Amino acid sequence: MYQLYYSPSTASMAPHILLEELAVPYELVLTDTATGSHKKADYLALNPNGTIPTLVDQGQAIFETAAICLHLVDSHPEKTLFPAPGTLQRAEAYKWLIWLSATLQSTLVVYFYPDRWVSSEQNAADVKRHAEQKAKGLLEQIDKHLASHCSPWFLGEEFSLIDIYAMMLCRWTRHFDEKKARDFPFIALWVQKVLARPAVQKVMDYDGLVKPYV
Ligand SMILES: N[C@@H](CCC(=O)N[C@@H](CS)C(=O)NCC(=O)O)C(=O)O
Repeated sequence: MYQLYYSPSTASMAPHILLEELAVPYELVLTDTATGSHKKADYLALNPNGTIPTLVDQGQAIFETAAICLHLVDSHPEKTLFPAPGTLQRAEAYKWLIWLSATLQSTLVVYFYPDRWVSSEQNAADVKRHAEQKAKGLLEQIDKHLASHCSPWFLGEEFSLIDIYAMMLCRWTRHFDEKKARDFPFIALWVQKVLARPAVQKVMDYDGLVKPYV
């Protein structure tokens, strides 16, 4: 059985929702970032980065959210939550997954931990502001993409891992000073469809989160 090391309202949300969508057996192991459990030796032995999440599959630890999600969709191709390998649709899905993880998510990590990049509080506030500005431009790209097709989901007609991952990152912008993800018209329409899915609701409830989720 899969074991997902998770903490409420963090990057473990994407694989947690995915496990629900896949309807496969799994076990959650609370590794609360609020109490520093992710920096303790037993967790660092699984994931030396000390970041959430980690997935253990048959004794093998996998870290990096996007890698975990790819492993899960590849292990259950019959659930069709990611396009088939070798297709142009798969290339499109790779493009967005890598962009979400390497570009938007890493910008948001700077927004959440600006103090890791500078030594004074004042400079940290400046770094945070710049990260928010950069993320705003990236949200514009998502909104433009969603506006470019009339399909219900991020990649088109089929709900996919990209909907889950993108919704999670849009949620992370809900405390932005200026424009949040939900203030973009096409993101606002799309994200409500993602939030209405029973698997998403289940995870929001499990994590004890309150509305607005995004
Ligand atoms: N690139 C990593 C980043 C994960 C990440 O930054 N997770 C956050 C929670 S959302 C975390 O563990 N933060 C604690 C820390 O950096 O000390 C991934 O996608 O798994």
